[in-house]
Amino acid sequence: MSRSWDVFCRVIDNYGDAAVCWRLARQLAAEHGARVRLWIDALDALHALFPEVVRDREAQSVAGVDIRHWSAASDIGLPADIAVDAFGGGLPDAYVAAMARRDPPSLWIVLEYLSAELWVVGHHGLPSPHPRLPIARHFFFPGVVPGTGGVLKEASLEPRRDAFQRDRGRQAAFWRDLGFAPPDQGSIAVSLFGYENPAVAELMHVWALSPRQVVAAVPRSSLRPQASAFFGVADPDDGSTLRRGSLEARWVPFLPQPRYDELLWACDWNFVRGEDSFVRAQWALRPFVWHIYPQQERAHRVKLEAFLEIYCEGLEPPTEAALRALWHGWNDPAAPAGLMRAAWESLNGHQDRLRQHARGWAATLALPGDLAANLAHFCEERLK
Ligand code: TRH
Repeated sequence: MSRSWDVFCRVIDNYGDAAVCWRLARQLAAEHGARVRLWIDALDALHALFPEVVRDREAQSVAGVDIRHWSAASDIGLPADIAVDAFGGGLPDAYVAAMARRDPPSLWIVLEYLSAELWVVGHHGLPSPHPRLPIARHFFFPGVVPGTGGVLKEASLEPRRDAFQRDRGRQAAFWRDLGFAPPDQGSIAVSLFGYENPAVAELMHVWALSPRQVVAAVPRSSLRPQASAFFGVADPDDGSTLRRGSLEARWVPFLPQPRYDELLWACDWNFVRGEDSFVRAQWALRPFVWHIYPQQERAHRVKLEAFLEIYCEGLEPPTEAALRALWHGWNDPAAPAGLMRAAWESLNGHQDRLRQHARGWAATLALPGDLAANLAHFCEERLK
């Protein structure tokens, strides 16, 4: 049955909120016959991810999704069968009242942030009644193990990725389109996306001294000023290159989402952050380092450890220890100097093993099923 969906997205900061809502909305429309309106309060973020989206338009249809600019003045009209309250940002009061008046009421889904913590399984899908109205919120938790909502994975991802990774010509064309030569065989290509991070200086130092050439593709992000400071340059132009020792840094513009996937697929290592790039790196079948979104009272460290605990399963102890050290060095400003250097150097000889592990991990990550399909099924069960 074709359902109507309203996805409400408040952009707190950066791109992750918009990225997740956009992927979900597109996938529901393309793969589940859904009629989707995406209400978003920051069209700029969506435009950066998907330039076909126009910044200053109140309503537009892109990729099968009816995109609406959401503000306090928005007239939302009749509620949909299903309302997704992304990351618990909240729904307008009048809309909630109208949802509750429907017969049957609309289904209210709170889409939570991704976490690998064990408690998620026990909370996934639970309802919580509204204090006044005859309607409940259902908490839908993304996750990396069966019993959770899984993570987003559109049907076209694997065939697109596999075709790209099989085809050296397409990879070379990708680099050339960005204005760079394809990295030499034998070099290590790394993508570097993250939050501000002083640890980047140590990492770049190790790469500069590396016996193998390291090609670091650095898209625009809050990490970039510190990365370029390593070369004593304030704001290098997109498309330019800086070199020191074995390190060649390539300054890449902020890419549309599908191109960013290609960057992840083209690299041997990916440094990613937040939620959505973190997931995409896992589907890229390459080793990666996660810069987790820093939270107060170090709550993020618990989430980081929970993920590492599951991700590292099956790795040999020395490789696991080095990988953990690399991730800790990247995420902990108080990490001892030299931690990342030692970790990177000891991981260097284990590229093949790490790549094989990344492939195995993607199979594990697929076990809970894809989030959009799980969510559509969850809603159908409750609406029928
Ligand atoms: O941008 P992020 O840090 O987003 C978020 C938000 O900070 C949010 O408030 C927080 O709660 C959440 O993280 C956990 O990181 P994320 O999630 O990886 O989103 C970045 C998106 O940008 C992702 O879809 C990949 C995309 N991207 C491009 O499309 N092109 C690029 O060149 C780059 C570097 C990223």
